[in-house]
Amino acid sequence: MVPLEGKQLVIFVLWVALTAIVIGVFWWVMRSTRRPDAYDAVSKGGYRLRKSWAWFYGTLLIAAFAATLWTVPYAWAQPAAAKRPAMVVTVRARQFSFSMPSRLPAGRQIEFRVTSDDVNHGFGIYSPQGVLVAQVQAMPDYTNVMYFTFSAPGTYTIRCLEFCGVGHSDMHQTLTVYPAKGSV
Ligand SMILES: [Cu+2]
Repeated sequence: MVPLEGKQLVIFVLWVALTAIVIGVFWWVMRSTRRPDAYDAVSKGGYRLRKSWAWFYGTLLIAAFAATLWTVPYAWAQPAAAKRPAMVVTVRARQFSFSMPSRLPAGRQIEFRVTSDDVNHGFGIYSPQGVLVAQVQAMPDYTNVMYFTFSAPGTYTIRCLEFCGVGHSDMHQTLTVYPAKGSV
C-alpha cells in the first residue's frame, strides 16, 4: 500500500481546491447571466436539450470512471494489493542497458522501482506478442514506481523508449516470465 503523502498529498489537495474554484466561477457566471429575455421562448427548448445531454454525458463519465478506476497502476487501487504485498524489483537504466532481474514470476503484482544512472531513458515492457504492456520513465536522481502484474508467462522484451544516445536502438534485453507457483 502506498498512501498519499508528501508532494502527492499537496498536489491532490491543490487539485481539489482549484477544481472547486473553477466550478465556483462557472456557477457564479451561470447564476449572473440568468435573466429573462426575448429569447426565452426559443431558448427553453435549447436548455432542455442541453440539460439532457449534460445528464447523458455526466452519467457516461461517472460510469466510465467507476468502471476503470481499479485499472490505474497505483497500489491502493488494486484489489489484490491488500492481500499480498507486491514483489519489489529495482531497475537501473544506463547507457545502454538495464540492470534488473532476468526472470520474474507471472501472476504476482510487481512493484518496479525505476531510476537511471545517467540520462533519461524509457522503460518499456513488451509482451511475447510484441505489444507494449507497461512503460515508465527512467530518470536520473528520481525513482518512478510502477505496479504491474504479468498475466502470462513467456519471453518478454525490455526496450528503452527514450532516445538516449548512439546506442539507444540496441538498448533492449529479454525478460523471462515464469509461471506462478501454486497461488496466484
Ligand atoms: Cu534509449
